[in-house]
Amino acid sequence: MSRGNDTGRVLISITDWDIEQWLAAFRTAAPDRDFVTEPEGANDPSIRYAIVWNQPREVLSSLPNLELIFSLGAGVDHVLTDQSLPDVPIVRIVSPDLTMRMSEYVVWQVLDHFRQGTTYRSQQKEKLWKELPQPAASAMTIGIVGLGVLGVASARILHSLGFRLCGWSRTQKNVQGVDCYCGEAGLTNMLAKSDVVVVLLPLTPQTKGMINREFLEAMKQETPIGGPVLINAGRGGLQSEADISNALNSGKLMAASLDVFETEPLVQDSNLWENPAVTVTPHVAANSDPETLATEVVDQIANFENGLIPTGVVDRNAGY
Ligand code: NDP
Ligand code: OXD
Repeated sequence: MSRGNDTGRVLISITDWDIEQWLAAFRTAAPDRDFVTEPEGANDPSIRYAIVWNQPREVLSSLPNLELIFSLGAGVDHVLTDQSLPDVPIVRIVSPDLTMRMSEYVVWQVLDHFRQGTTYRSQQKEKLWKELPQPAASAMTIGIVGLGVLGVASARILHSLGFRLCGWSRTQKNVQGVDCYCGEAGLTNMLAKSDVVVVLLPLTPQTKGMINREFLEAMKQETPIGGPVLINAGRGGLQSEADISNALNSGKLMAASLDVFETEPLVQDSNLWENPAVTVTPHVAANSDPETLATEVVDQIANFENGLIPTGVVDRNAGY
């Protein structure tokens, strides 16, 4: 790996998002560095870094001197599903800005279910003045599936609001104020205790499709707000939308907030759109902000060129 004060050329390879906005943000954040896009950057031996969101396949493998790949999101499934991915370290976003955005989304959705927003909005439409019994936050347990950067940050804020917390991760965690579980049996125990389940997992071969009938049936049925609630802001590939719809229809699930979907955009004929018990948002729980993240990524590159290990290096074997 080359080191020192040279400023390596950078390829920005983005689909789905506004590449011009990102390019401008990076050029502002590091005016002396050379940022290029495709097709100019493809096959270019002077490129040392690639900054990507859902890059076109074969692009990264065309760069003979690539040293680091930066994902512009916290998740890296969009990078790792590239069969031609070269064997260089992948760095994901670990950013206070993105983390706070996710915490906002989680707290927003938990509070909306907890304070019975759906019912009050429908009562308002009918000009109905009717008070509903309101439990205390301390009577509710929120289960966080995925106790990583985003899960722990959300748990901390929910804890400060008085909710009880439990959580599940691949390896055993010790998070203050959170009853922590791991392993298959741990998941069943955790789901059975949670009034609201918040999923903040990465999409990996192990987690794919895990929000299925079995998962939904393991959720606690009697809750202080009348039934169990699912919130998924991890990835759509984690869930079976057919199983979620069936659970809603059968009453096994009272309500759901879904920010991510098996196919995005959510298909027009999905019955989730019109289900009053479902809150659909278009994968916006924690957007990547170009100005903020460009500054953080160029700092990471500068630190790397000064011999430091970047923050957020992905474990390719674990898949996240
Ligand atoms: P982290 O890598 O910090 O945390 C992932 C957590 O999931 C860890 O606790 C990890 O366990 C756990 N986990 C992974 N695999 C398994 C498994 N097989 N069984 C049990 N637990 C598992 O990720 P972040 O918290 O930063 O982000 C989580 C995900 O959120 C991202 O991967 C992305 O998909 C999604 N996301 C969605 C956004 C949106 O706008 N909707 C925005 C940003 C992210 P362990 O602690 O043991 O490693
Ligand atoms: C992410 C996302 O992974 O926005 O950061 O989904």
